[in-house]
Amino acid sequence: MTDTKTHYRTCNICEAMCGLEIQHRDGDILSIKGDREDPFSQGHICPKAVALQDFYQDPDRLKTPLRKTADGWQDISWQEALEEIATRFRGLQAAHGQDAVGVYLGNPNAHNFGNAIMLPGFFKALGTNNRYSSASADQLPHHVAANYMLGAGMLIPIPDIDHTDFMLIIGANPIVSNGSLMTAPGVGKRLKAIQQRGGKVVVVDPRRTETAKKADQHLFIRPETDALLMLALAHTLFDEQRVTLGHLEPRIAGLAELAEAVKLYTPEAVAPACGIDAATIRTLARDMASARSAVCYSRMGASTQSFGGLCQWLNNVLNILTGNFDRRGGAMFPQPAFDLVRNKKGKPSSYGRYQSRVRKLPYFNNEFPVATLADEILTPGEGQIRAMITIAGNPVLSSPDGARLDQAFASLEFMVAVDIYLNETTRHADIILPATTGLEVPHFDVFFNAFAVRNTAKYSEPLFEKAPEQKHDWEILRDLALQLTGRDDDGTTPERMLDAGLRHGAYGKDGMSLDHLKAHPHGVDLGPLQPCLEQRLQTEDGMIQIAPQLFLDDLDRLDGLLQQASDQDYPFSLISRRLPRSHNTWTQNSHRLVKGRNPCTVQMSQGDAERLGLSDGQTAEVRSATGSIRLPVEITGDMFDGVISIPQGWGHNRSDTGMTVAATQPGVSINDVTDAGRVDALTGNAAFNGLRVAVRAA
Ligand SMILES: Nc1nc2c(c(=O)[nH]1)N[C@H]1C(S)=C(S)[C@@H](COP(=O)(O)OP(=O)(O)OC[C@H]3O[C@@H](n4cnc5c(=O)[nH]c(N)nc54)[C@H](O)[C@@H]3O)O[C@H]1N2
Ligand SMILES: Nc1nc2c(c(=O)[nH]1)N[C@H]1C(S)=C(S)[C@@H](COP(=O)(O)OP(=O)(O)OC[C@H]3O[C@@H](n4cnc5c(=O)[nH]c(N)nc54)[C@H](O)[C@@H]3O)O[C@H]1N2
Ligand code: SF4
Ligand SMILES: [Mo]
Repeated sequence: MTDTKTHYRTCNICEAMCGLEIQHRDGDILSIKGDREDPFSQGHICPKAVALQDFYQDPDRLKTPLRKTADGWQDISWQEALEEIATRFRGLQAAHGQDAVGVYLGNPNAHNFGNAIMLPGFFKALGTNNRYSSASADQLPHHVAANYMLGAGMLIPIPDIDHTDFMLIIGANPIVSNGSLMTAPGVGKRLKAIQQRGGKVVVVDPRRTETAKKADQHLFIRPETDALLMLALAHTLFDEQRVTLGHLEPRIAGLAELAEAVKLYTPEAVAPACGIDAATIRTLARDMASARSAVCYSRMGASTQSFGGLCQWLNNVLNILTGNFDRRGGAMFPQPAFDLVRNKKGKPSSYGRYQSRVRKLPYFNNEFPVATLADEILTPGEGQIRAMITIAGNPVLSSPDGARLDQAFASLEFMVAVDIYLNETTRHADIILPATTGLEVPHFDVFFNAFAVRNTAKYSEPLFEKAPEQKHDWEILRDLALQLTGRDDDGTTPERMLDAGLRHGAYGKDGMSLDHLKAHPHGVDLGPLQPCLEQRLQTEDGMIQIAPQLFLDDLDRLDGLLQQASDQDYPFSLISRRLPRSHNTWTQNSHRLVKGRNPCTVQMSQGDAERLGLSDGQTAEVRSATGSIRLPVEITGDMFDGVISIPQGWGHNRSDTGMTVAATQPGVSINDVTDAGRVDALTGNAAFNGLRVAVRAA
């Protein structure tokens, strides 16, 4: 037996970037704790980090390439797998055009710098425009707003939670999600600190969330009416002459157009639709305007809905109008050590360069919306997708109307999955290429440092050597690209690219490099966020566009909400929720995380349950125009009347998957009822929230 050793790394499950301290001996994990010396997370972790050992040791995890045969799954060599994939993809592309092969990227790609760095080369080799990702089931509206207002889709304003005096949280539940497009490990403490310094936290959500319970004020809102609320807040700021632009005043273009556009949206006009009275809306605007510093932070609830683009634009508008943009305590811009925004000036965005073939949805950031992926596979004609590769994604459970995508994948001529499990999506593959994960992978956060509430940088070595037969995701992507092009390896590695990016980045002259980070395993602190937008702005004319025509034109669509009639057939509005002990669809194979009572319940108010004659724990059927699911009722004081909430990420009890623990879980997939036809027409993002459903005893 050897000595106990300690390993420091960043947890890469969610966006919070928590530092971990892991005790291990002879390949066994003895403990996983928060790293108190991590300058950013300072010891914070959540229960999911402890499960990293489960994913590492999971006997269900795939280790060698698999081929589907009539007699079941068969191990094959990497070389055989790569050759077959290249031959099939190239054959289909020769016969039907380059776009005959589709790609879907899932969430873990964003948590793996090897993927982030090697994917562009892979895409070039594959040469298809049929690209999709979970971004269009998530944060696409943030990118579209950043692109049109600031000139770069990645220039997303981040709430300066550690210095603000007033935080308005719309449609986010960071106490459970640990923050999103706001990397802030230990959000709970940070929110509490706002209150301790005399500030205020207000949450706007159709559910009294775990975050709302810690806030000073919670306002129930009807799903999808947030843009109306924000327009009324902006209206009030103009109406009461509370607009103060601060240091950015000379940089702001379009103020008069904005003032004109918000004129109609008085608090009285929007109050009935939102379910928030006019006086409360006025007070909220005044509170935000008069706070020493303030920030509006809108996330999933205001992104994955029919008006996601408008919401994310208006979120930025409110921060600008109150003088809180690019200002301490307001919405700020990180300066990451590895910068994805640099030198984008004048580069045209790909928004609208193409429209999707079947539904004419907009292209953005070189992708089409995932809500139309099934259409593109199932609708015959030129440009139809005939083969797919999914990389670290499980869209059968994660995308709207997942059941139809399930059928679509089954109909493909050929499919490949790069994944760690045989799951609801990858079971459709002809070949599965297994990747390393978690503790076997080196880590640097290329994305989430760009969205973090403090500038820090950290590189983590792998804790465990991968087995000789295993490949990292980036090696799989590299090898596929080489096989597809017939080229020789030029020796590019993610570490080399990372090192170059660090050396040429904002801290390069101060000695930032990969070696520097390797010498500091707890991470290095680069200080609080600083006003820097004037240097980082990428618009051609150097101005902040506060009222891009694209958004003004979209306001017409909103006006329908003002006189929405009640729906007799589908009287309820459905929203999703996240759970503290699961991450999307893939962590449910950890015993540790799934033990205990079934968390996949439909939450509803006491009044709604009484009207439906449902009691707590009874099985209900939730039905939409798309499909129906059955799950237990949970009666709670936390739901707005007329709104029900179901967790996302479940539905593992199907046949022929290889996640043996997950398969025993009773949870059902919310996306068997969601509607792929519902998107934010402006951005193409999936509109999960506010789906009309009926509920009855099963
Ligand atoms: N109704 C509803 N639907 C939603 C949401 C919602 O709120 N409501 N949320 C949406 C959001 S925000 C997101 S991000 C999407 C997520 O959608 P997806 O990204 O499609 O779903 P994940 O569960 O993250 O899928 C991760 C996949 O990667 C695999 N995996 C895990 N680690 C690794 C790795 O290191 N390498 C490789 N190669 N594979 C790995 C897992 O086995 C799994 O198959 O879901 C969306 N869907
Ligand atoms: N534990 C855990 N953490 C996670 C994840 C996970 O699966 N589990 N997933 C990660 C991922 S991929 C992401 S993108 C982030 C997301 O992080 P968050 O944005 O914080 O996500 P949610 O918890 O889904 O919070 C969305 C909130 O919006 C509310 N909502 C729904 N519809 C509306 C609406 O129309 N208006 C308003 N105002 N509110 C609405 C919901 O009730 C919910 O409270 O979380 C990440 N962290
Ligand atoms: S909050 Fe996120 S990053 Fe932190 S330990 Fe939990 S899963 Fe990992
Ligand atoms: Mo996400």
